[in-house]
Amino acid sequence: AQRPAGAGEVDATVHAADAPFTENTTVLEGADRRPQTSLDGEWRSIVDPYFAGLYSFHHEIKKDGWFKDQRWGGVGDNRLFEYDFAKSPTLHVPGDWNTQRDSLFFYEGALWYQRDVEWTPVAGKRVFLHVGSANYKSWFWVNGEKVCQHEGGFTTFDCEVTAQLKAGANSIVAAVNNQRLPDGVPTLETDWWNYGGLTRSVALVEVPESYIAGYDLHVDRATRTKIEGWVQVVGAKAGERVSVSLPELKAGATATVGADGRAAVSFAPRGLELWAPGAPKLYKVDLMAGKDAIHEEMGFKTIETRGTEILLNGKPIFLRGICIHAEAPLRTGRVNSEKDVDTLLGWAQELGANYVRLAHYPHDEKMTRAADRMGLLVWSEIPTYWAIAFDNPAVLAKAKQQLHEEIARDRNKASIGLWSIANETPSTPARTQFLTALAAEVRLLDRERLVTAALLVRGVGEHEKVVDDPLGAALDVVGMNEYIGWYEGKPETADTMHWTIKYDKPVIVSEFGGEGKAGLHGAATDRWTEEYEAAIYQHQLPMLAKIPQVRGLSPWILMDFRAPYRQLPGMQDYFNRKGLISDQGQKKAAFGVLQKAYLGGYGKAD
Ligand code: GCB
Repeated sequence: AQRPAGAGEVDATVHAADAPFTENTTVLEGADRRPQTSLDGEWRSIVDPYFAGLYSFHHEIKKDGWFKDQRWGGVGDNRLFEYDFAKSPTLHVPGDWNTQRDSLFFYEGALWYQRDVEWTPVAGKRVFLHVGSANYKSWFWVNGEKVCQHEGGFTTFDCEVTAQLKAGANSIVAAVNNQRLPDGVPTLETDWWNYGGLTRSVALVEVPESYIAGYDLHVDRATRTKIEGWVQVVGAKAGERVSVSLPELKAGATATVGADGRAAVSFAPRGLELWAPGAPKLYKVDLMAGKDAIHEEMGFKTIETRGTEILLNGKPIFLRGICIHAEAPLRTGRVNSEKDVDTLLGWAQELGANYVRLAHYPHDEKMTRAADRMGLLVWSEIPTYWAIAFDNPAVLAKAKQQLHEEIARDRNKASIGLWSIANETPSTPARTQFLTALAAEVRLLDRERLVTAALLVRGVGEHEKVVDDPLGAALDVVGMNEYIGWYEGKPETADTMHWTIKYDKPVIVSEFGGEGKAGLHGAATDRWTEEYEAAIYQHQLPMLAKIPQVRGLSPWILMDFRAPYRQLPGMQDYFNRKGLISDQGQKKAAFGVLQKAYLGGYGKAD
């Protein structure tokens, strides 16, 4: 355990008393398809490195913390308040704080947000605060009353505020703390910038008293013509009717809700066109239950494995992909707009990709919606990254929570093909037990997608690589990362490498690559040049094509991204430069190498 920084920081005991940290949050599935009152825009902000707004000098939770949003009335007002939101500068939501104010670039700690909202309550409606993401821990209050708290910086969650919102003006306060924690998911080490704050959109969402809380509609693997699944209704009476319809095919079904609030749905529309990269057919799907309705847009596909093959809609597919971080193109910072998403996925399509690995955490929902529309198969991941505290059951609970939130939000996205439970974890018995439990959890939540993880590979001498991490047994598809030519050997080391893969399962090379600075030219033997990076691709592609189990690639990475580890002045300057494209949008030579291979049908199979 590491010593907490700052007098007001949450120490180990307080942290334990807070456990489980997440309280009163849920996931309203399909929230982005419901009418919303956006809370995006300018919020007042107070930087609070000692978290003095929440904790007293003896580290007790304050009764009259800054969440009360009280204000000193000026000369003559003898009450004592040592903060004032109304006189504090603003930050934009959605947005990481680091790229909005120079003094917050390296900030890791607590920060307060406040804004006013005019509201007219409607009888018979419930209201939720819909938070796209808040990195890493967050607390929310409405009119001084606490409504929820949440842990996990990349998942979307909802917090009910019906009882606290009143007619007229309301004050909404959030505290967000992005301090890295030994028992966090992720933990202290990550090769990406720890962007803090309300990094994605925030909105109020109204639903009827009895509402559709979740649903899972997919086409069955056996016939690939029957749509089946369930709709979950909160507050429904047993026997209440639910309907699902696809107007375009004049098809649908009605079903009744059981005692558990769930209605099983099954129907076989005539002429159902399946979703696939290159033919991303989406249908309008109307879900109704009592007074509630959600108007979805969904695609239907099947994905499964057969021996070492990946089958999409029953046919073998090779995944020509690329890894993507949620780093915003051209301006840096966290991705949060349609424009960011269109730029990144547009580049992936230009590259000839049919698949993207959204590393290393769930991305903005705009991203998976766009992947649905553009026809890119998605690998979605939770930040079980490197050496998190695998021996701590509380950490397993946090990882499971993030998995639940990720899958609840995206289980109806046609683009999602793979749920990844980890990246480059150390092979220890505690790790294997932890991740085997996560794999089982995925299968409880979603049987329609494949379970994967990016494993480390083992070197035997200089010319042999072995993939035999015991975690492979728990996966449907084995992901593996390797950096021949960058962290070890030279680009041409790949030419004579011999690979042994110990599973009869499909393998995705989830990462390979090397750094190159855009505009820096030289010999293919000179590290940091575009030519060196391109040479890595030139030697990797033929090597990987010879491994019989390989069914896909997602090299590291589409675009350069900010990373605290990467400091070499003049070359990195806090950027990991393994992008095919620079953070300013310049395509490097390696982009052309991979594009040529992909457009030439690398790996074939579809
Ligand atoms: C990896 C990690 C990725 C890093 C990359 C690198 O293996 O999965 O997060 O950024 O290597 O550049 O070293």
